[in-house]
Amino acid sequence: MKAHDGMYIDGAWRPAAGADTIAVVDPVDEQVIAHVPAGTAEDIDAAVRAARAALPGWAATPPAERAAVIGALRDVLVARKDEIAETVTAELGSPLPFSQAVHAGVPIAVAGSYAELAASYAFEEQIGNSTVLLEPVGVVGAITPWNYPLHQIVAKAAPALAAGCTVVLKPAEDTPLVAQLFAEAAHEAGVPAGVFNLVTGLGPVAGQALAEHEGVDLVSFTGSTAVGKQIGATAGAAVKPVALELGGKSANVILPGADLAKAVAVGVANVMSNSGQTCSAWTRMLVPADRYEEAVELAAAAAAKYGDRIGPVVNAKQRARVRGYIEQGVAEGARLVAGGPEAPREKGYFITPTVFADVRADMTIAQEEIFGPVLSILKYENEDEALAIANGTVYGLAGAVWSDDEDAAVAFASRMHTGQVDINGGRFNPLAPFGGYKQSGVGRELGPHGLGEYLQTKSLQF
Ligand code: TXE
Repeated sequence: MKAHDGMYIDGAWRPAAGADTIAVVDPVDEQVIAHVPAGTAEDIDAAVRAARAALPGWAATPPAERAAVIGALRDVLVARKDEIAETVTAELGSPLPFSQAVHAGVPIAVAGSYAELAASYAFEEQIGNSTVLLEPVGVVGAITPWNYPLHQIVAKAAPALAAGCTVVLKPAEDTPLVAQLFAEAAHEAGVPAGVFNLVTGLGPVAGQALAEHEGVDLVSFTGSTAVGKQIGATAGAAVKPVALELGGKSANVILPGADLAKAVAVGVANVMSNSGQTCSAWTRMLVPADRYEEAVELAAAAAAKYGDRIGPVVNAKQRARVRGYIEQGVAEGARLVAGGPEAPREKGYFITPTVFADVRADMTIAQEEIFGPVLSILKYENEDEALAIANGTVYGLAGAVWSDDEDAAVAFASRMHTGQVDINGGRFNPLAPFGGYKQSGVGRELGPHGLGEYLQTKSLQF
C-alpha cells in the first residue's frame, strides 16, 4: 500500500530524523503491506515546535472560521470514504462493510458534529459581574490506539481544533496508514500549517517523548490502563491536565422480564463486533438464575454462527494474549460453550468467537480486559447481587441494562459505576459524552463535553 516516508509537520511531509521504519502488517494474511518512519524524540520536538508556533494564530481564529475548516475536513473524509475503509481493512483486518460503516462512518459523523459545535459552542459566559472566557488549553499531544484507528484520531483532533488548540498526533504503530490519510485530508481541507502535525512511531519512543515534552500543554491518550497510568503520572508531575480513555470490562445486565432473545443476540453481537477489540464492549453478560441456561444456549448458538467472518485481531501479540485468557478461563473452571483457543485458520491472527458459561465474578476472565471475541456469562440471584457483580471490577467505562420496564432499567443504570449505559440496546449518539469511571479513565470524549476537555477557564471580574 501507498505510504509516506516522512512526517507531516508544519503543513508539509518532511524527512524523518532517523532511518528506522515500522512494518505495517495485514492481520488477515500476515504480509507486510507498507513501511512508515519510526519517529524519534527529534521528530516529536520538531512537531511540537510547529504546533506551538501555530497556536496563537489558530486560537485567535474566530470559532466560525475554525468550524468551516473542520467542516471542510469532514467533506474530504466523506469524499475519501472508500479509501479510508480500504486502508483500515488493510492494516486492521476488519471486514470491508464494517470498515465502511464504522471505521469510516463514525469518524465522519464525529467530524461533522464538531464542525457544528465549533460554531455554536459558548466560549464566553456571564456569571454575575464576571465574564468567563473558555480558552484553548494550548498544544495537545494526542496518542491513539489501533482498535478504531480513525475514530480515535478524530475524537481527539476534531474537538481540539474546534477549541482552538493545535495538535501533535502519535498514532498506534499497527495502524499508521489511516493516520497518514487523515493528515492528507487535513492538508486538503485547508487546516493551516502547524495546526495539525503527525509523527508515526513506537509508543515507548515517540509516544513517550510526546507525553514528556514540556511544550505540550495537555496529553490526550487512549490505550491500555498500564500506559495510561504512566502518562497520568508524567502529567501529574508536570501539573498538566490529561485526558485518559482506558480499558473496560462492561456488564450487560439482563433484568428479569427482559426480552431475553433480543438481549442475548445484541449482547453477543456487541462483543464480537470488531473482533472484540472495543474498550466499551459488554464482555460480561449477567443473567437471572432461572433464565441462565436458556441464555447460555442462545449465546453459544449465536457465537457459533460467526465463524471467522468477524476478522482477525490486530497482531500476533494480541492473538497470543487473547488465547492466553481463553486458556486461563478453562483452567479456572469456566465452561466453554463456543469457540476455544484453537485457531480457525492457519494464517492470520484469527480467534474463534468464544463464549464461557459458569463464570464466577472473581475469575480472571471476568475481571481483566481480554480485548478479543470472548464473552463471559454470569448468573445472579437478585438485583443487588447483579449490581455488586456489575460494579465489581476496577473498570467503569460502559454497560447495558435490559428490562420490559424502562424505569426499572434506568433505576438500575443510575446505580452502576460506569460512564455510559445503553438501555434496551441503545443507539450511538456522536454527541453523547463517552469516558470512564474508576480506572477506565479521566475526562470525556465526543460532543460538547469532549470539546470542554480542550478548554481552560479564565474569569474577568468587573
Ligand atoms: O496498548 P498501548 P496495546 C488495551 C487492550 C489491549 C491492551 C494492549 O486491553 O489488549 O490495551 O494494547 C502508545 N508512552 N487497549 O499494547 O501500548 C502506543 O504506541 C506513550 C484498550 O496496543 O497502550 C499506541 O499509540 N505512548 C484501548 C497507544 O499508546 C505509548 C485501545 C496504545 O498502545 C507508550 C488499545 C508509552 N510508554 C488497547 N507505550 C482502548 N481504551 O480503547 C505505548 N504507547
